[in-house]
Amino acid sequence: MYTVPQLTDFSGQALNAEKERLTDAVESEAAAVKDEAAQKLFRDRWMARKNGILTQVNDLWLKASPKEAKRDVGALVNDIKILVESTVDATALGLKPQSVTVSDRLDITLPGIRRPIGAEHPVLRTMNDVISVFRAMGYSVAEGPEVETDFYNFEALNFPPNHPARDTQDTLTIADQESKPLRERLLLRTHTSPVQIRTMEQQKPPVRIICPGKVHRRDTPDASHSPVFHQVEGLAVDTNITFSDLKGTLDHAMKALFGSAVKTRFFPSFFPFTEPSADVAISCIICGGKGCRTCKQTGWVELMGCGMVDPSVFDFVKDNGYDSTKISGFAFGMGVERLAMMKYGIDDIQLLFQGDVRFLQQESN
Ligand code: 2NM
Repeated sequence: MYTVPQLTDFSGQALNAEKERLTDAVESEAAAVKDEAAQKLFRDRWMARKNGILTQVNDLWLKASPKEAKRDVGALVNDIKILVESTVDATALGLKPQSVTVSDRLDITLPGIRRPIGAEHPVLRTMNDVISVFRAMGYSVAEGPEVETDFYNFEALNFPPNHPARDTQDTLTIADQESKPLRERLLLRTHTSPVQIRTMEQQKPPVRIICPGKVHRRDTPDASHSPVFHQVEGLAVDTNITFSDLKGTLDHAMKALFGSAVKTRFFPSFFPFTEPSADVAISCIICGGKGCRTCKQTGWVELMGCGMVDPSVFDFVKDNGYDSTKISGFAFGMGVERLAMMKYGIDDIQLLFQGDVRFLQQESN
């Protein structure tokens, strides 16, 4: 039975010889392990913290070695530790503990492992569908930061200083911003509209952009609310842009997304950054407008907001050619999860974020 000797000779040759003796010992003992009880005894003999062989090797060889040999003995003890641990593991798995050659375990005639390539998530797919529809009408895609300043998220969009959306009850804010002036304070954008202000600062009219992206609101999650969701907003600015252009554009987009039988309806609403403003409903795609649970028997479902850009928004970028007496524009915004839920008949927004593959695979074709 192997016992750990005290070392006096710390030369490379002597160390190798000791390593070989120990290797032979652990391998032949491992080969003799035939049942669970023997495996436990074997494990404890070699690996018990108190007086196991590894512990003894550490105490009798490494700790006892002279300073100049510490490096070599340390490397040796480390190799032994790996060897013993993997040999003990192998006996636990009921594997052959002796060294296994590659040809024993690799059968190159077996078929490979097919990894599913995955599929576009329904939220991203819907977002990409919306983007395609607008790209086909000449719009470009613009993106911007998710951490924004109060200026871009609210002030330049004509939200008055005390608008409830600015409150920490509704907006997720970055900590320790109180020492800054209000307009510089950082927050998580609550819509992608700041991208449109940033684009107008960079690009003179005409403009046709859509701004897809993640947005954040301080909402308690339920079947129709998530504190993180996605939007696509759009902006068109030019000479002589009218409300008819807005209606025609959104009507076309809804038909392209939901099918040519879909009807749109615009009704008055309010947004700080547009005047006039409208909410847009489409005829219910579940019941075709006859009335069902999804449309609460009305035949219509509200899917987005829109309006003519308020002149006071253009005033924030007037130095870049946005003179509200010469140009006009429309803007619109929609929630991507809401579109996806409508399109795929999903009744709980949380399904889109829970990552359950049984759900995700349903739409993966
Ligand atoms: C909406 C509804 C109505 C909008 C307005 C602007 C900007 F920057 F041009 F003023 N961006 N997005 C807008 C207008 C967004 O989402 C429901």
